[in-house]
Amino acid sequence: MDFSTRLRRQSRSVSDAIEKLLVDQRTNSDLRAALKYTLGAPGKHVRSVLVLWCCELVSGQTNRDAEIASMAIEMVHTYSLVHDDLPAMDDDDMRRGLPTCHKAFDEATAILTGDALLTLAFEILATRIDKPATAVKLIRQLAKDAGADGMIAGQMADLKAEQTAGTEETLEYIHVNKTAKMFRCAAAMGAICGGASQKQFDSLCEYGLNIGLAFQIADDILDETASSEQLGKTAGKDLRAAKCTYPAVVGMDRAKEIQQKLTCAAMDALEPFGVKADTLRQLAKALLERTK
Ligand code: GRG
Repeated sequence: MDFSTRLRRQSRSVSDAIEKLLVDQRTNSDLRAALKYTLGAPGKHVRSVLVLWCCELVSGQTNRDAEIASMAIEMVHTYSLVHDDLPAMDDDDMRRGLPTCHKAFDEATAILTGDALLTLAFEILATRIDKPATAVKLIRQLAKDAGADGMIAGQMADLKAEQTAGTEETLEYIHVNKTAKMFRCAAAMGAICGGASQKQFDSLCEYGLNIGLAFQIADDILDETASSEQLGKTAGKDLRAAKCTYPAVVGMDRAKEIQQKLTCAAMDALEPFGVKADTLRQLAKALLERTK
């Protein structure tokens, strides 16, 4: 099976698992409709697939814990998109090719949907992971990378940096926190589920952080070069909002150079795994070359 078919199938299996989980979840019917709408929209599930593939790399196969962790990270990621699209933040009308949650429903529903997704992510880790010690490690990792010294800090800095002449240092702080730490988190969660050694864990974290930063640079570049139809969200918004992006701060050529360097660093981090890490190498390459 070629790499892109494998990626598509794995992404599909994550969304099927989430759909099934939602059917079994007790909740209010309006909230269920909004959760189903946002989680069912065609996202790429890259972070979830990363959890599964990192688990597979260290233990030879994926397992039930990795499946739970892959759903949890997708829920936290989706919450961040729902909240980011709100009028108080990025104020966007389109996400994953569909009207954003607050457009399809209303603002209060979008806020509550994000809150529910974030809470549900931690609930499933706390209740569905077999061994308490593994659950605690996963919860700790996700809280750390998505929280006040991770994604939320990056989002705060990003909002504050709008309309200012950003420096490369601010830019790196924003992107590492807002985006790269969630990729590191995915790799770390997969490593935890697979019972990785400390050395394997550190290598996969290094890989995750580097592809995460490269992924964000691709996002910045695509915002300027791709169409809204291609991206499934409004293109060209960063320029209009005078966002602190790589092309804006260092220029397009240098942004591409940094992206290449990060991908090479990600490949270097996989060295200890030998050929067994070829799928993760292909993933790093695919993210570098992505067009949506
Ligand atoms: C609101 C706490 C809070 C955080 C928001 C994720 C985020 C932080 C903002 C969204 C805007 C943005 C450009 C974030 C950078 C991360 C990123 C590129 C998100 C999009 O991820 P994809 O492309 O999305 O994996 P899909 O839809 O495929 O899941």
